[in-house]
Amino acid sequence: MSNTTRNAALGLLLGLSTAIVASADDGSHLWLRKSAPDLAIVKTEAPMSDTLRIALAELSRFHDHNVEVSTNKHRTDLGTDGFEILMNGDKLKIVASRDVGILYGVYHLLRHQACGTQFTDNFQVKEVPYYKFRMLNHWDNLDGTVERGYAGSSIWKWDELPGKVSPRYTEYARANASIGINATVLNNVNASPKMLETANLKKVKAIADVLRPYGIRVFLSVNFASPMVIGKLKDADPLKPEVAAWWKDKAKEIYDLVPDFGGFLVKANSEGQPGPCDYGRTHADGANVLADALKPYGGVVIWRAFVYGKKTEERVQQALLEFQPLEGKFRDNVVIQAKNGPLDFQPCEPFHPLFGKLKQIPLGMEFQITQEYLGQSNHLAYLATLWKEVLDSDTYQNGPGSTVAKKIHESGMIAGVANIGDDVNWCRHPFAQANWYAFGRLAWNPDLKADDIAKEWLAQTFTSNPAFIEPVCDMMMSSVPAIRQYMMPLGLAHIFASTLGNHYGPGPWLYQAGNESFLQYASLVSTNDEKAPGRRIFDATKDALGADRTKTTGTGTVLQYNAPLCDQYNDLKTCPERYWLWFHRIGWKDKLPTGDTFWEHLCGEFESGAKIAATYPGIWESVKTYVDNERYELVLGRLKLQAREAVWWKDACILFYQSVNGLPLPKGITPPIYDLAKLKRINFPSNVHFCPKPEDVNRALDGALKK
Ligand code: GCW
Repeated sequence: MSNTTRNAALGLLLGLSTAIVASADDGSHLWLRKSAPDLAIVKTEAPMSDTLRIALAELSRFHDHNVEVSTNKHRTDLGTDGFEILMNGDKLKIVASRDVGILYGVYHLLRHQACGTQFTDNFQVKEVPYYKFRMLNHWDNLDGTVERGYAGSSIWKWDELPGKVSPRYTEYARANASIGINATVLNNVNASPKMLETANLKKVKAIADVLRPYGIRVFLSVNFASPMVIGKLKDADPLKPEVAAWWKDKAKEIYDLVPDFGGFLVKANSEGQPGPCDYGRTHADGANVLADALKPYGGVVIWRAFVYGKKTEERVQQALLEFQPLEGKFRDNVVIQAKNGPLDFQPCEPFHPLFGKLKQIPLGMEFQITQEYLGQSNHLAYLATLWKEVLDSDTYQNGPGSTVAKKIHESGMIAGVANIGDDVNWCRHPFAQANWYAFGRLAWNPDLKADDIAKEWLAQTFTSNPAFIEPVCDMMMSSVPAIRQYMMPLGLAHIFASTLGNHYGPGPWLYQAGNESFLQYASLVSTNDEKAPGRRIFDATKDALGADRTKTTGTGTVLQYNAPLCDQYNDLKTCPERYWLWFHRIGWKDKLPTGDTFWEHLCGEFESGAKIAATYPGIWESVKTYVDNERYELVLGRLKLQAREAVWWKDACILFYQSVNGLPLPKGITPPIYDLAKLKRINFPSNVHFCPKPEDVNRALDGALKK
């Protein structure tokens, strides 16, 4: 029975107007929506814990089979978090080595039930998560704003805590546990030193107490200058004994309040944040002073590799140059966390060279669930395809088959920058919930397929009817490839309109010669050598486009990849098409094997992406009967905007590049409807804390149409 039908039936039963009941769904239940028609009988002989109590309550409320659960600490084959489920006579039996494994088993059963699995005699599952730390990174500030947050304000109500503990924290914990997430960093990596003040730590404790029974450990981002700012020390030099002592005392204070505290996440010497380099010390010196403070309690330091500055190296090379010499110098409770690519969460980047080059330093993964560079909360971008591409990438570090997924298994750490806010539906775009869901599922098992995850999510969130799932899953699967085509095809990156820091909409004209101060500010100059070709990332000149990062004539970035990738990327003939402009400068008029010129091919990419996006509203309209009105309308409005924005991107890029190369519009390309000069004037009054509203974008685009 679809949700709509079920709701409608309930409406009749209750004598309510079916129209009202069937038409309203605020999305707040996420993927946890089905209730069971017959209540389950749940049995256990295990001693009761808070976690087990939650697991049993979930079962008896939502599952329609009788279930027996048992915790058996000798089942080491299940690790700390795994579980086994078997059909035992007329009962399902869940076994785990800890109560939290039972909880994960329960959610797994609920998922199966929602997806229509028949629990027959041979039903049997054994699951052990692949990564130890399955983590969300919130970029939430103490003032309630969220950096790159597109779903309202922070869910953490710091001004109410610890006195008032919002029921939403429990909902949050439940949603995360249901997909296996077991760690969360509560605050922004651009961290306020105030986070570590005693009053705030008491608030952290209140949150940690809610999350703990759901198996979720709390971490905090820390500001490296905290000993100075709140400790009133003269400086924060990591080699000074008083600084080390301050961190030790702080760690003790935290663990007294939160005994299972996970550790610190640190952004140091990056984008203006303080760090050890301020005192001539290394990243290892900085990480180690924190690691020593946390060590007695089993805490870890997650030190970010997202560093770049005014060095001569180009930005995408810098992390490896910075961290490779530090191999062997970090304490064993330090993990270096790298973004999936070396630039900055772009729609399409090759994997970060650190994953193939670092040998001793344990590396964690940082994905971005929030869609900073993928249409924010206005576009449907199903990110599992992008994450899979990265996880499955072969770094060849230990010969073929050395995937990124395996590399990060060494540290066991995979993190996603959360896309959650205090909007009723948590993520604003109903389909952004799928990214939160998919992140958790891949952190549990990176071998899952992106389309299977999408189908699971659709079945639980909307209906398990294949007539709905098939076309909508196809749309989700096509979304990131389409966005890449209409925004940044063939390896283009970072051509966003970001003068106000919002990263919303196209702005290829910003990244050009003559705009040096902006480029320096954004650290988007690939090399300080004035004569180097492709000096500015993705510089468009009269004859060519792209960044020359070859070892032959360019910046040599390809050398940061192991053989055979290095040579593969170095040669345009073997370089994957999606990285062409990332590694090469290509002449507009160069002939491709297809017979087209590069210019024709590039325009064809923009055109094709825009055409795919144009089909989305129609696909959604065709499944209207399966969706409640509220979510139907919300999604439809955004898909129409997405289709329109795809044309905005296509027109802005083609018109701008034409203004540089003087070439005519290739045959078969839909003539631009926008005016370049007007497009250049679009500037949303938005900032790093929210996404422009659909109505504002529509108004701006109306004003940019050609007369
Ligand atoms: O992607 C960039 C964002 C910044 C962010 C930074 C980072 C938290 O534009 O808003 O700051 O990355 O990852 O540190």
